[in-house]
Amino acid sequence: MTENYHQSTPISTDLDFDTSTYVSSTTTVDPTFDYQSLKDLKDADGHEENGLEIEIPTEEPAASISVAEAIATMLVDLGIKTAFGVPGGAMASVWGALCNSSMEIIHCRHESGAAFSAVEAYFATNRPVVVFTTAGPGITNALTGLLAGRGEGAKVILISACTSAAQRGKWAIQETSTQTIPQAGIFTSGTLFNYATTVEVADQLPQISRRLALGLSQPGGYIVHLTIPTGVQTTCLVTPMPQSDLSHSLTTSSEETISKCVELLTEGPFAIWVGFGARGAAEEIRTLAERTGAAVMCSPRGKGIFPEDHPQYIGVTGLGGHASVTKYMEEQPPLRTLVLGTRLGEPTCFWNQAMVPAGGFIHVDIDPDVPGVAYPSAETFPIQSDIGMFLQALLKQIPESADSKTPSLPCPEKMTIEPGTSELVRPEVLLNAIQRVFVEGSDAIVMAESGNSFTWATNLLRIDRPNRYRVSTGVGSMGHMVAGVIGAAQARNGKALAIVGDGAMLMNNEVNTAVKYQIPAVWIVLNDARYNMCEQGMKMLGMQGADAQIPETDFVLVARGMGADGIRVESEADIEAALEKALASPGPFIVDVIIDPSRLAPSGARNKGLKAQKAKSSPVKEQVSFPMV
Ligand SMILES: Cc1ncc(C[n+]2csc(CCOP(=O)(O)OP(=O)(O)O)c2C)c(N)n1
Repeated sequence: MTENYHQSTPISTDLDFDTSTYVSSTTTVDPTFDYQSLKDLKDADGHEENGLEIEIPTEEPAASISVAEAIATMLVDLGIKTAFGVPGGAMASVWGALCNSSMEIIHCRHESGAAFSAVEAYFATNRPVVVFTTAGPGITNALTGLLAGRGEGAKVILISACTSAAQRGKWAIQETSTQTIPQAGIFTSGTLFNYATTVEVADQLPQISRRLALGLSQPGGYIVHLTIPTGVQTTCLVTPMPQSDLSHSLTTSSEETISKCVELLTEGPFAIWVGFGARGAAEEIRTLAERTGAAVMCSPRGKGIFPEDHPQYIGVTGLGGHASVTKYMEEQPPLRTLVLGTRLGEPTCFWNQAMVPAGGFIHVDIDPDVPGVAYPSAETFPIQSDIGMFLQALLKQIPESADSKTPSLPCPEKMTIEPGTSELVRPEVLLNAIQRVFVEGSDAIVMAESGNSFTWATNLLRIDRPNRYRVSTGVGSMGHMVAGVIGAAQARNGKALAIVGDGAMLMNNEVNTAVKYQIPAVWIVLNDARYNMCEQGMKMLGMQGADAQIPETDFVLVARGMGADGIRVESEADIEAALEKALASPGPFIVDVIIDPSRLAPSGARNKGLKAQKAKSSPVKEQVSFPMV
């Protein structure tokens, strides 16, 4: 690899280097050294007056590679196509190298926006994505988005800068050292980063490259932090970099485990509970359901993996979920439930005991720490396996001719509301129109933000394909989809839609980023001039006096102020045309919908769960909350 350098240009002392493996024998040019004076000392033949041979840098410096360039090359080699971030002085060399690579570099308005975008770009393409930040606040700003990435199971690599060793402890600008920023968890592997390290010397890179290849080839998420001291970024690599090998073998279960499963599933009727971790096995799930007549339900993130218009589909569980699931569990209880790729966390079930069938669970997950944990007292047959591999093996043992007569099952309640009968726009009518225009009328990825948007969209939209619907449950940060929609639209080079509250929309300014790169993101803002999930939740808990109001914002002006387009909707009659306009827009577009804040969002299951907990509680003062995602 032959590159030109602007700083620390290496002078080759050994021209016999192997450019394909980045091996070179070099000394580093001191950028402050006056090479012109040195040149003046030489005679016309390039000899110094005293007869000594001197190598000096020329306009075309010798080939070698700096740490910054090696990192950019390594990332490309690992299959990364896009990097989102915010540049800064401490990472100038890395930024330069990223920009000069084949990666597409999107600079954002806030590092959390960059991280959320990267997470959603990952889910839109299944390809790891880079986030880049400068030192100090650049790193801390990115943390929420990366935490969300860890919670969601994304593959994201944070490349940051930190203070060079010689400057640490001397109050450097944005000093990033043990004296200024907590190290544990930010610069070390642990709960936030699967792998984190500081590149202290260039020759660490080959082993880092190996580790990244191993981590990225594993199933599930992988969140990385590589921080590179400013001074190290321009040093040169002398050790060859390995070729990245991203091949991997999938974890699967034994023949005996599969036989045991078949035995358990054939003892009586069973249900299938589909989570986000099963998104790669949509076809197998459908085959199993149709072959066995099983009822199928899903977590909020699992929407669309099993088509929501299928007669065997009984609804979403948990936050924003459907009463039809509860009805099924009460009236046609299965003997067992086959759980596929969900941790059964609070947003998926509120650990509601009504979801535990008499024969318990068969719980399949790639993560061995998952099965049985959410319902520790329920009988659970745990299986560690890739979901697709497990189902393929299972299907081999479940005969085609099995009696698959499906009884009539409860299906998610249909919306009965008539448009045009209200002064203000009701969220139900808006969601109905989104279903027609965006879900059925396009292939856009549809995302719903934390807040009432989550529950309205999860409850009312009907998705018929995997990888079409996104909500964040684990971390549930406001601002995730507001910024994430840019990552999804950019990565797939097509439309992505975020349904968001006005509070969430005001959390960041990434519309401006979408304008710069003409990314066709669409935001539909449920504008009710309040944190309505909080307001409605406080009312539900019987608490008074908390003020959740926010001044009404004109998001069309916001859009135009940033160079995007937008339209305001104040009546139900205008919704459809506005949505069509947003869909047709080649660039970023905001639909600002003034909605009726009095419509109660469908958090019913959650509320019932809370009431039930309260009823059964001990004299110990209980914790109260409402659906704060
Ligand atoms: C970063 C972050 N801060 C706070 C919360 C808690 N929270 C959940 S919903 C919500 C209000 C959302 O308001 P808005 O975006 O306007 O949506 P609405 O519920 O009004 O539709 C808040 C503050 C959160 N989920 N994330």
